Amino acid sequence: MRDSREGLAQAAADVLIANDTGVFVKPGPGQYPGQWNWDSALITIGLSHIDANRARAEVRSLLTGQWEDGMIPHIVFHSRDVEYFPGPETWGRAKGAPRVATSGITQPPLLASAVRRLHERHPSKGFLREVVPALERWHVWFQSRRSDEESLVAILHPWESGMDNSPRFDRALARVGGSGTEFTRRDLVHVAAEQRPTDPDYAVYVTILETLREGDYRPSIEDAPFSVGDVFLTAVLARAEADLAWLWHEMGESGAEAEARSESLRAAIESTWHQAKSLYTDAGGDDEPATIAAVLPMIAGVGGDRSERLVAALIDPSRFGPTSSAPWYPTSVAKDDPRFDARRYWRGPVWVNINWLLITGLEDAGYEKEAIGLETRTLDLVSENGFWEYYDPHTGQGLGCGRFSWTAAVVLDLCRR
Ligand code: 2M8
Repeated sequence: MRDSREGLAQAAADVLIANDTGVFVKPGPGQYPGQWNWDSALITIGLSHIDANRARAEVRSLLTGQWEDGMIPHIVFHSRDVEYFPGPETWGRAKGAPRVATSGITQPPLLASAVRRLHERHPSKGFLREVVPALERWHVWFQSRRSDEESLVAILHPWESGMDNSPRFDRALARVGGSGTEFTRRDLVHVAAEQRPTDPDYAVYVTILETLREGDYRPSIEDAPFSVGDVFLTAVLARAEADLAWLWHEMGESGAEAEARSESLRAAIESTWHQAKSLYTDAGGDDEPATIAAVLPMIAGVGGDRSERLVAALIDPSRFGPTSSAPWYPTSVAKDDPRFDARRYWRGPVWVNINWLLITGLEDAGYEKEAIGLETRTLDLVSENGFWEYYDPHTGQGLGCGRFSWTAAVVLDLCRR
């Protein structure tokens, strides 16, 4: 068992090293030529098992993209010459943007949690002094630009959620519609169309981008064409705020402000609990789709007996759990939801970055048996099928991009932590 884990860890390290451009690690070999924000956080955790200095360099590279107002963008394009749509030309250069080309929106803020893990493994107060103030500015940006005291953090583009075409966003996307702008999708050069968002989805993604670009990417939450309170991103931030408080503490500061922000984010999450469904929701509605986002508040610590009900949903065969015909879990959309689509991106397949987050949440909440069960299944999935972007829950077949960095990073962490 130990030997096979070490073999898998070595194969994972090879993927990260092969995707390393020297400046940043690409999410995958061909399809994603920039530095993506939450990919990079997970990659940092993976690199911390290979080379601490290289892991620190990954964080520094991402921070070169920080905007004047504190936002850390969802993509930093270290080169303008990239085969990706939408690339630097489409995003444009807004007021307050850094010198390096970036997108104009953000992504789930996992970075403080990654820096904490890196520091736990390889302490360096000098590095913390360098990066923690930047993390603080980003988190304050979320508070001032994307939330009020009681509500979930709002995302202004589905790409900000990291779960781009999740059915959670269908209704809000339908209200926007496509503008008719012509563009060529480059993702379909790499991946079969049935595994990616649809053309109508892309038309709306581009419309939202264009509208945001006209306002230098800084509309108010109320004026944005697309605005959804995101329970998953809020949970990631609540956890990251607690980790940021810990980092401040390491530096001899109190971290009280980050801790207070974490508390109010947790309160906002608790207010979205849906009693009948036993899940968290984006808007508390009866007809919201059941997606894995609804279980993920577990990573931020949830109140009362709710974690027990989330764990039940996670392993329930009719919802996110394994069945004899679909043994790989959790599915990104519940199997009993009519929108479940086993092979289409964030509408059904298994994503092991999500598994890694859930394993962490299960361990923290004391569900050791369930954590080990999910960890074993996750490592089996990858060792039998390779390091794919996402997987078919029925067959385990790898989908999307092969030799995918975050899959390698989380596997490396599970094997070596
Ligand atoms: C996917 O998103 C990008 C757009 O940002 C794409 O489809 O082109 C998502 O899975 C996102 O969560 C991820 O960070 C990105 C790179 O892996 O790919």
